[in-house]
Amino acid sequence: MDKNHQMWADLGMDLKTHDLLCEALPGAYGDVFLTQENRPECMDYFEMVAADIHGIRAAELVEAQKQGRKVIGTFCVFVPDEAVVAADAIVTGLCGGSQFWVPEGEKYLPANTCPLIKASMGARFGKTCPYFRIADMLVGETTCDGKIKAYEILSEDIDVHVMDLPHQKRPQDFIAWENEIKLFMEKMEDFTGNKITLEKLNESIKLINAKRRALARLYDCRKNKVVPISGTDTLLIMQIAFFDDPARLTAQVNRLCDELEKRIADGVSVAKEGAPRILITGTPLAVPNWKLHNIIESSGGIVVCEENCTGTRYFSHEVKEDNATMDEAVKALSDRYLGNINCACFTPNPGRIDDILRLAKEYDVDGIIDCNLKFCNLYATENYFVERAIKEAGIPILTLETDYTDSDAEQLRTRVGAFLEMLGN
Ligand code: BJ8
Repeated sequence: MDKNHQMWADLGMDLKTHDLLCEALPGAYGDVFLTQENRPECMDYFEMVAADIHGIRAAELVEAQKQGRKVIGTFCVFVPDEAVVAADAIVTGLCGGSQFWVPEGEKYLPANTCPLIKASMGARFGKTCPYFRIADMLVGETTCDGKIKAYEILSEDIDVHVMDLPHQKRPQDFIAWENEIKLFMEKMEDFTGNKITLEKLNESIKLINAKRRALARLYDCRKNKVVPISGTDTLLIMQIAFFDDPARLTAQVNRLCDELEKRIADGVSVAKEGAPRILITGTPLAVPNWKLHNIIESSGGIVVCEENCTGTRYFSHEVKEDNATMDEAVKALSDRYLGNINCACFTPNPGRIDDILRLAKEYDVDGIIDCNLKFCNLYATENYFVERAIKEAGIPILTLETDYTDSDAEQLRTRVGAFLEMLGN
């Protein structure tokens, strides 16, 4: 039995699933990524991680567990990675982005639940994703109704800590979120047996800020007229950022940015002359959901920015560094997370509209595609404000709703194609 099969067997997982995924994933990956022309050479690292997505990093996590470290699974960008890292544990993002896991998830959840939640549940209960089996504990958050009930079901199977996220941003909400962060840190200390000191917390803030800076640098490269990297490749990097080692990821993104900045100086673009520049807004695109990017970019458009949690919401704004007291550090975390992430779970949520209009300008976009997952009531409802503001700003907008199946791919291709053609004219 090879190493990968052995690891899956040790995790109590089905080996037939392993072989099925090993056959299906490289095919899907190849169709989307290897058909792209003129990819940056420094995508080699991300290609390697993606090609063995269920092997290399998963094996590293198992190895770390053998050394006594805990692995903490998360589902939302509101969970502060800094608290996990400061307790010497490892964070891994767990949102499911494939239809492969949905049927299993539907055994536990109503069919009219968003596919991200169904896929995540299916991956855990179906024992078909190593990351879900490796995680020692899950951290949830009270963002949407679907998730908060799903965490209850998951907690019958594994330890789940739920952070109570306020849905407004008043002064008292910041204090409430500070208290939630403190509770979470206590939970991390109990669970890992490691004390979170001010020194460790300040160090972890610097580590995660460095990752944010590298990702911001990557996005800055896309603001240029010369677009040195496709949206599809950038999305893959963002998806990998959720589960890779943060220091290594930072180094690899910076290495890629050196190449991208040189490409810009040399005028090397991946986009065809006159390709409409697109900003995508909406719900996250969890790995391996490359559907929309692939459709846009294989139809002649170029995605230059994503206003979502696998995009700008993940890395924008840094946490204040070198805090003098624990209270100051916790406040810095609360300010960055609650103050700057504009998820549709907030009411009201004018910050998200400001973000979208600002990003449209900064990335010089020709059009915006607001794309939300089916049955995500929050984002579907917020489209009322989003669409109105974008139209008032005179920017063309296309609103789409989709899931993880391929059944609507042709219909999406037709609508996206017509939108791009209109922008081209
Ligand atoms: S901060 S977007 S990661 S909650 S798509 S599961 S909202 S029904 S993923 Fe999200 Fe945090 Fe907000 Fe970002 Fe529910 Fe909607 Fe599904 Fe969603």
